[in-house]
Amino acid sequence: MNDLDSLVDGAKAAFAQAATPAELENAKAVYLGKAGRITELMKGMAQLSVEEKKTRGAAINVAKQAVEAALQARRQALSDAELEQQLKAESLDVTLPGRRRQAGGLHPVSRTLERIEQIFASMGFDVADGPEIETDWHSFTSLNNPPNHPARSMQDTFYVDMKGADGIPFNLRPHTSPMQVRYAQQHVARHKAAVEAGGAMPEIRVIAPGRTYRVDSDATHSPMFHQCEGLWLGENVSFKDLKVVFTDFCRTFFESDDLVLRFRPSFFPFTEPSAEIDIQFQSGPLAGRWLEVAGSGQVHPNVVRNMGLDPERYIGFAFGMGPDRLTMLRYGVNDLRLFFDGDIRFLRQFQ
Ligand code: 2NM
Repeated sequence: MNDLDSLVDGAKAAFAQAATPAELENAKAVYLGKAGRITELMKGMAQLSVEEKKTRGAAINVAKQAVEAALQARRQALSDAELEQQLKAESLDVTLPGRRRQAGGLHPVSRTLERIEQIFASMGFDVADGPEIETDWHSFTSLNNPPNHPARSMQDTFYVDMKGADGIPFNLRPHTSPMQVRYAQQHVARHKAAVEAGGAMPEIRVIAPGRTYRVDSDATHSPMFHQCEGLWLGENVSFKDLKVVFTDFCRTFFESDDLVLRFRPSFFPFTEPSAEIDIQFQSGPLAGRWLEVAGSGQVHPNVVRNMGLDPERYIGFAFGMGPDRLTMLRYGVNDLRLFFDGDIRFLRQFQ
């Protein structure tokens, strides 16, 4: 083996030993650099004759090309290996099953509201809707709440930083009754022509479910809570009808005929007379205790008038209940705040 063959072999061995592109560039300098072995050989030709320079020069060139080819091959091998490594590290198993989005479900209070709406719909009640930000007139005045009533105070009611046409700030409705006032007014307007032509106004039978707000917060009170009120007005609607409707509702809602109702005298500005409604289960886990579930009463003549009706002709009852509390009773939950903390582990149990 001549000196050039062993030089090429040496270069190939050095390149093969280089494990990284940086090491390979160092090895290249040893052979092909300015002070490298090939350059040295070129310089060493100075003393040779013209004839010898021709053959020696050609031989050195062949060796140089072999070294360069070996360098190029090693560069390619290193970069192939690097790519291979990267592909392996970033590999993706496209046959894995996808991550499913979990199906959501209704909040337990929403389920109660749907249930209430369905039961009252089966008794011919319409469902009212309306704004959560209300005027002072709709939340208080129209409902016979006197100007000095505690419900109007800053301690009880949230006010919005914007005044209505009456110069009084808007409020976050503290009950859903404003929706019933609005509903009744629209009902009267809709049937006005027919009534003036001598016809009869159809009865008002409506429930008003929705969010309500009061400045109150503990285990049984939340600043945002739900209410569902009911209203039945006609020419001959009595307290007996309230008893029948509400008893029927409770028995259907709690899926038990084994419960009794008690109407206990009370006071509300918008009804006269007024009564709290208590229920008592005769069997099951809640048996024996009187549970307060609603307020009720005969709609006050002033309120009937504010709805646009003649209180000498139209009469009826209204009631208000708390769907949050009904949900607690139905599912045996003892802290109202659990419904509004948004803890999915709690809420999932109702799906
Ligand atoms: C209650 C208790 C008693 C009530 C009154 C009215 C309206 F709009 F007719 F005036 N709606 N709901 C009412 C009556 C609400 O909640 C405890």
